[in-house]
Parts: sequence; structure tokens; C-alpha cells
Amino acid sequence: MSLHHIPTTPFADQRPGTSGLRKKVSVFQQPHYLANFVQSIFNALPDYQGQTLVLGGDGRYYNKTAIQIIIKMAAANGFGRVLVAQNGILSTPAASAVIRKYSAFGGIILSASHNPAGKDGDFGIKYNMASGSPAPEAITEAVFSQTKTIREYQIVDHADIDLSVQGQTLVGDMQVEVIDSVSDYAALMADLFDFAAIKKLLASDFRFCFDAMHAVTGPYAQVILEQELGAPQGSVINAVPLADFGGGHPDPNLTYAEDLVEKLFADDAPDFGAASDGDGDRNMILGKQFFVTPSDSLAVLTANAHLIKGYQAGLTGVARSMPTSQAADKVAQKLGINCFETPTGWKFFGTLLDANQVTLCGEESFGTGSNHVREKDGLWAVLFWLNILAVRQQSVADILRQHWAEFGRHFYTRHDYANIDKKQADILMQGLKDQFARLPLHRWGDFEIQHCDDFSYTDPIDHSISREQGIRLLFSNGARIIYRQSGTGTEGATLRVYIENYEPDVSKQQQDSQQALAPLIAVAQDVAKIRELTGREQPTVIT
Ligand code: VG1
Ligand code: CO
Repeated sequence: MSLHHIPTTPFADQRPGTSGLRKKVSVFQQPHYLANFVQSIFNALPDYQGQTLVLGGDGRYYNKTAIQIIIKMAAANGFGRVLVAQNGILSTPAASAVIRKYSAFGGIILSASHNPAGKDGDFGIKYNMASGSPAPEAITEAVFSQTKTIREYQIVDHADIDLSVQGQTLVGDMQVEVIDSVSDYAALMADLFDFAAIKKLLASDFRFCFDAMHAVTGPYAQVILEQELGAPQGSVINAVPLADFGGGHPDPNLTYAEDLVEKLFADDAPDFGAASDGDGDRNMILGKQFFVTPSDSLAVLTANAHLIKGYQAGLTGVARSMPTSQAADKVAQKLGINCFETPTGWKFFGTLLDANQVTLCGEESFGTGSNHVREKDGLWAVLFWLNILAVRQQSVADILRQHWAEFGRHFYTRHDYANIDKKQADILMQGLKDQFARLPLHRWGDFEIQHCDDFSYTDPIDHSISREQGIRLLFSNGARIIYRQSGTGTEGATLRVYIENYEPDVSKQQQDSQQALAPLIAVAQDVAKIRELTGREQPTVIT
């Protein structure tokens, strides 16, 4: 086996976004592109000689090729051991669980989450720390800075590892262990939830359907839901991970999870439906003809955590990303615990979780999770919901209605304008900032802006500051409109507009959210001149 120092030159576009580096597959396939980024990660990290690296991905096109390259680079750079998932399949939350369980130095996750996959789709890579948490900005910026000056990378000559069988191989001095993708994660779930109670629920006339969308969660859902919890075979649909996700778009929302939505809104709909995304960290929760917004889901989990084995000791606090609705805040207030508001992206929850300041976290983008790992976790949320349903013996809709009656309802929607011109998107955001001075006290019918700013966050634990995290229009009645640009896309820009209004009056809580929010949606379009600047009459996706 020989060690090579391969000369290379920097690529200018390797700055990680909200969740790692995401580019078209063809970009990653350029000679040295992946290797440059991997070497830059290693160069930015201290003291990993002899340590363990966890490696796996969401199974998308280029996953296995990238894994073989990274194994040889890890050996060349002096790692002692790589734990690589069988067939390269490792969901994002499972990767986080494995890093923690085996006290690894860190992990590399190959995923572009819900972005389309296949030869013409996207690929992605991110680094997670020893805690299992996505690398914080200080690290991602250090990696970026390495990518700008890289001159060579190190790789060994070695035959490819057979990823299809579990077992150990030596690559030079480094041990490569192919591990089961599911078992460590499944064991963790059994620790947290009352599997006996869920089993009983699933054995009753309760019917449910889980849509894995041909992405990474299929094998996890089949083992946990069908084999261990006894759900009838076929409860998990689209269960086989495919390199192109079956040509679909595994983003669990009302637009893209159409198979599932159709089932749950049919006359003979099952009682419960759920879907997960490309890398298994997101979840969508549906009841019979009923959609639970992710913001509400976080609030319901928080309010019901005392019913769940793994959380009976109580919650230390909860955290939500800034654009996520304030539904969880109301619950936290009642429970007498803190509710933290962080920028978008799971990496911002890491310090709070490590410091035991929060137990549950969530984002409006179909992400929920807890201190059991340091990533959001799709199947975990599904099991949490199933456990609540098993204990409360009520329908999803009844649980939500009761929740709103107690805490008030936060009507919520997000409008995405995808693939718009980047320049126009920047002009739109700047246009909003230019109005900051004159918007306060401006009225639109019942709505009066009280304060506007570009959200800036000081991490309460490490005091790092993250600026320009989204423009907020805060209204005097508690309503909010937020604008930000996506940091995960690979084409042009995507504008996200988040709209929220609070309704304490039970008699007005049953409306459709687009209708209830229509006046505020009009304000959001008007203030930002969305139609004029994007040329779009309608958002691309409404969630
Ligand atoms: C989006 C979501 C954000 C989420 C991120 C990664 O980011 O809005 O809440 O954390 O995706 O999720 P952005 O910058 O495009 O808005 V995943 O499931 O792609 O790892
Ligand atoms: Co994801």
C-alpha cells in the first residue's frame, strides 16, 4: 500500500451552507473536487490521529464512490478506524447516534437531504463533531478557508472495500469496520419509547402508513415499525432506497409527499400517516384528513413529553429556529421552562443540547429532535407521535384541537419562491432593509409593524455571533413575517417567506391556514414587492 500526496488547486465555491456543502453531482465529479473538500475538513481539525471516523450517507448517486475515496483519504491522513455503514446507508440521525455511541472523533455524512438525486441531481457532504452535532460555523468557516489555499491531498492506494458485508478490513494501519446501518439506532429508539404500548396500538384496529419516499429511512422503518413493532407488512411504502430516490423529491410536505397525502385525505384514510426525507432527519405528521404543521408538532411533543418514557424526568428547555412559529413558546411558558430562538439550521442547537439547556428542538422545515442525538430525527418524531397516540387514545385531530383550545393556535405558512435570480433576490432583501426606518407604526388594516430587523444571534453558551439570519417584521399583535434566502439550494436563489398569526379565540381556530393568513400574506408580498422583483405570481411551494 502506498501513500500519495496529490497536487491540487483550490476551487472557489466550497463554502458550506445551512447544512454542509451541496452541489450538482457533476460538480462533485470534477477531478479532485470531493478530495479537496475532504482534505480541507481534515486540515481544519486538530488531533485525530488514531481516532475513529464514522462514514455513511443517504444512498444517493455517487454515495458509494465518495465513500471509497474518503476511506482511502482517512487512512492516508492517520485515522485509526473508520466505521462505515453497510451499503453506505446511514441516515443523518443514525450517523449522529453512532458517533456518540462509539465515542468517535467525528463523522462524515454524504447527503443533500431532500434535494433531488441521481446523475443530474445534487450531492452533499457535511462533517459532524464528536458530540454528533453538525460542525458549528467556526469549523465550517475554517474548512472553507482551507479550501481556498489547499495545494495537495493525501490518499492511499488500496482496493475498494466491499460495503455489502459487515466485517473488518485493514487499509494500511487503519481498520475499516462495515457496520449494520440500523441496529444501533433501533436500540436507541427502544430505550426512549414504550415499544410495548405502541405494539398494542398497532395490533388494534389503528391503521397507519409511513412513506420512506425511496430514500434512506426505508430500512430503518421496516425494521423498527414492521419487524419490531409488528405493523402489518406494507405499512412502510416506497421502502427501498434508490440512487435517484425513484425520480421523486423526498421532501416530506404536502406538495412532494403526494402518495401519502392522497392516502391520508381519502375517505377511507388510515388514522396516522408520516413521511421522512432523503437523509431521514425530517418528518411530516398527518392524521386522518389532517395535517400537523411542524411548528405545532414541536409544541405538542413538548406538551406531552411527560407521557413518554425517555422524557419523563422533565424537559430542561426547548429551542426552535427563529422562523418556526411561537407555538412551542406558549407551552414552555406554561411548563416554566426556557424557550430559545436560534438561527435556521440544526448546528445552532448543538451548544444548547450539550449544555443541557434544552431537551427538545424543532424547525418549521419538518425537523424535530431531542438530546438523544445531535441531529433532527424523522423516525424518532414518528415514534414519539405513535407513543402519544398509544397513551392518549385520541385522534391526531382531537389532540391538536385540544392543544389549540388550551394554548391558542398559531396559524402558520411558508411560501417558497424557488430558483429565482440571485441578483433579484439580493435586491429584494436589500429593499426590505432599506425600509426598516419607516416601517414601524405603518398599518395594514389590523396589522401594525412594531419592530423590524435582520436577525442576529449570540449563542448563549459559546457567545459566538451569527448575523443576517433573516429579516423579521414583528407586528404589535404578535404576528410575524420573516424573509430569508435558502442556504441549501444549488441553483439560483430560493426566497422563503414565513407568515404567522396567533389566534386565541377557539371559535376562529378551525379555518384553513391560507385563508386565515390571507391578509398577512398580502402584506408580505406588498412590502417586499415579491411579484415585481421575482416575476412570480405564485410561490413554488406552500407548506
Ligand atoms: C433548510 C431548512 C432548515 C434545515 C436545512 C437542512 O435550510 O429551512 O430548517 O435545517 O434545510 O435540512 P435552508 O437554508 O434551505 O432554508 V436537511 O433535512 O436539508 O439536512
Ligand atoms: Co434532511
